[in-house]
Amino acid sequence: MEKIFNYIGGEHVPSNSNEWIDNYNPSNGSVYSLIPDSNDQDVENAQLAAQKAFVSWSASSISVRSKVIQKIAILIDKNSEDLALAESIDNGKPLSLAKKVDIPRASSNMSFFATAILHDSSQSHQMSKEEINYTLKKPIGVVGCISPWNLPLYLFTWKIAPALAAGNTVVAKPSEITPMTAFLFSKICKEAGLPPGVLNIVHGYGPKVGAAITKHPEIKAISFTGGTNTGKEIAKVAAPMFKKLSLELGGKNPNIIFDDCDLDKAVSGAVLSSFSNQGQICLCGSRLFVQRKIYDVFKEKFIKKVNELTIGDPLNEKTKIGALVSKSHLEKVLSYIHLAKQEGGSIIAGGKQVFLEGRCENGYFLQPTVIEGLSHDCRTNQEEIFGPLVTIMPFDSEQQVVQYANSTIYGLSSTVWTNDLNKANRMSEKLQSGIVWINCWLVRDLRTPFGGVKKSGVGREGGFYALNFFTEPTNVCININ
Ligand code: TXE
Repeated sequence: MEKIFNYIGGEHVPSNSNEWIDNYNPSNGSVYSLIPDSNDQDVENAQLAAQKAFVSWSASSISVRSKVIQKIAILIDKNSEDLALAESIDNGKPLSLAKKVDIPRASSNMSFFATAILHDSSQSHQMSKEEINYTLKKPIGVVGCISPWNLPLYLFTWKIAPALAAGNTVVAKPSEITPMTAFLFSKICKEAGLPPGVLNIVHGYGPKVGAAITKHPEIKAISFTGGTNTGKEIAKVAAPMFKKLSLELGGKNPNIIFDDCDLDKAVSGAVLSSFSNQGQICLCGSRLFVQRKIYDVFKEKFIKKVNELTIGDPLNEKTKIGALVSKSHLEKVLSYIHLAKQEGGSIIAGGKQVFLEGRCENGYFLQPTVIEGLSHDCRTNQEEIFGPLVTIMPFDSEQQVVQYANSTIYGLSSTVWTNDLNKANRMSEKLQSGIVWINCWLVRDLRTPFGGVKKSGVGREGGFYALNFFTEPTNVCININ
């Protein structure tokens, strides 16, 4: 049985307790590896290693940091096949998706911040010939990065790259449900020559290891992506300690299709945004609002394409819908299908667990599911489900659909399909979300602000937003006469 190890002070070590947690392969329900069941002591060891490494890492030049982070990106590319296979096995997502999205993006995250740090600048404010201000952007120190199971290496590196580039040292925790690529990543960092202790990875349960990172007095900032409720728990502990907090949380994103859109593009785009990664992306559009005039024709085309999605072995190149990440998550999504029926919904596509034969016999598979006939304010339309389940309903006016779209506690992303530029801009202005895609979905420029409003989070990741989060500005005012 393969064992995954913590990465502390540049060494791969078991947990202090030498206890292990089963790691499941969601495509066949088997335990295929073990991860360290770490605790406070492991986090303490990681923090001490990070503290020790901080002195030289924070004093290193941006070009030294840039070079080693760039080397990590190159090694991710070199190992992309193994990393994609590991990601698919660990998460249940189609191998084709891991190859096309997860691993290339992990590499881009590293290379993007390896160069962003070379182009970042700070300000100077001249008051008179004698008095001038300049702003220093200092690294914070030891920071905590906690990431979820849906895009494991993609979101793990999305936090670690800017933290390291800015000169911090890191104690990171991947999800205990998908730890494998973080482990492989630690080997890549070692091979790239990242100095020992600059990055430390502690595996284990969230309420144990994640909570230990959050409450550690010497870990000065927390960057978290995960559920809104967990984000609340983290904020409760970190806020009174005056830690900097970046929270990227849940979403219940509207996908709004106006009758003046390019219908076929909107249909294809909606299939992608509804069911990519089995609907397990915080940016997925899980509530479809279609303008009444085209509701029937859109629905017919959409359902046809949904029913053509191949559900199967994630390692099969043809598979579009892989396994859900865990048995408990499959049960959670199934419970929402049951709830939707109780709330008056009709299932117009999917709705059933899929039992495959052969290698994936005991995997966690679910048909891509479409439900209509619900009210916009029922639980199914208000709560994040985070699986291959979308609802669809007609709307009449812009005002009505804005009210529907903004009716949840979330505000992460919205998608709007229309060929009317003025309408697109009006919608972007009115929609309560951190990201609005017009006639596209998941098109990402890493320089742009990434994050949500309301209970979708606090702060923005991406580009200089991330570098600013991971630094503390000091204004120096100097009299030069
Ligand atoms: O997230 P969790 P999960 C949503 C989605 C999903 C729900 C829960 O609705 O069903 O969140 O998913 C660590 N202190 N999203 O279970 O529990 C945990 O070990 C510190 C949206 O993955 O929030 C893991 O490493 N850390 C999201 C990380 O937090 C704690 C993507 C996320 O776990 C902790 C994923 C604690 N008390 C899920 N408890 C998005 N926005 O992309 C857990 N953790």
